[in-house]
Amino acid sequence: MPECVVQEQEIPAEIVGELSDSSSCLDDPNELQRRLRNDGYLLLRQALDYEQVMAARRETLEALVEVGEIHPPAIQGIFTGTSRREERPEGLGAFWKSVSEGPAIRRVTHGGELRGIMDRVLGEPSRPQDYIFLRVAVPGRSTGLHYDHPFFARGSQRVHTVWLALGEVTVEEGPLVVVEGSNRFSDLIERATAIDYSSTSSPKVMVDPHPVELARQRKTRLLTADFRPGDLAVFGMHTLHGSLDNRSRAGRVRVSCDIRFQPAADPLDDRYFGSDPKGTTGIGYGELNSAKPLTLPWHMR
Ligand SMILES: O=C(O)CCC(=O)C(=O)O
Repeated sequence: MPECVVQEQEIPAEIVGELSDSSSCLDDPNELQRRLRNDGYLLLRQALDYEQVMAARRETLEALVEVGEIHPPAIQGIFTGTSRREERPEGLGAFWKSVSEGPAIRRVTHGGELRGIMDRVLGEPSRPQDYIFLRVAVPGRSTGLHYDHPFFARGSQRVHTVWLALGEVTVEEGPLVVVEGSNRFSDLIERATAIDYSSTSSPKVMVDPHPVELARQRKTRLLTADFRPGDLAVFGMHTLHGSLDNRSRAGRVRVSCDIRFQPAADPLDDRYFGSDPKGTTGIGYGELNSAKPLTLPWHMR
């Protein structure tokens, strides 16, 4: 693996590994489900149409060119270091909702191709949440390790996340990281499931030790991969994950999207469904970090 950095620390070679690729089982639902149960995740390469994924990338980044955050040409995704997003008359939440509901992004996240894959992964007809988490991570940003259970367990107990690279995301650009075997860390899973997930305040979910320290303590590895357009990962609510640091020297932002799927027959958490979903805390898209103007983290200013 090339050098991988998480929360400003290089991951020692013996602690980092590659996510295992399950693309060869894409047409074998039983094997997909077996691997998901066993490993806690699936990596499916070239599972979605390249052109559609790139159109979603372009649409997202063009909206950010308009607010001065990305240099044209949009598709390259180079951060300007500034933002005029605050000046948008509709407000930050409504702006982010409109970006998250663009036709090209929705064609990918809510189209038949991804739904078909998730039907096979779940072994029954699936349904995506309407509320999606589009992420644009500037250099210096990463997401801390957490389990998804506290956010999404109020309706179905079988919610799964699809993590989708919108464009190339190399290990230098801060892709998804999964803690190997964390779907069997019963102590941490118990702690995550004990969090009051019906609360409307944002649950405190980050797992404390630094990821490298946690991997050492648990004698395990941090798994990641270079993602290409059309690649995706799937994981359940009991898999500990976050992201590597984006260290792009070219100032390239990491663009990805997480979408939650559940069996269509299961109860719905109405916070994440409908034409104007309320989100976890009730204020809709405005609650997401992604709704805020892009800025360099303090240590890079
Ligand atoms: O993309 C990231 O930075 C984190 C993704 C994540 O936490 C998720 O998909 O649940």
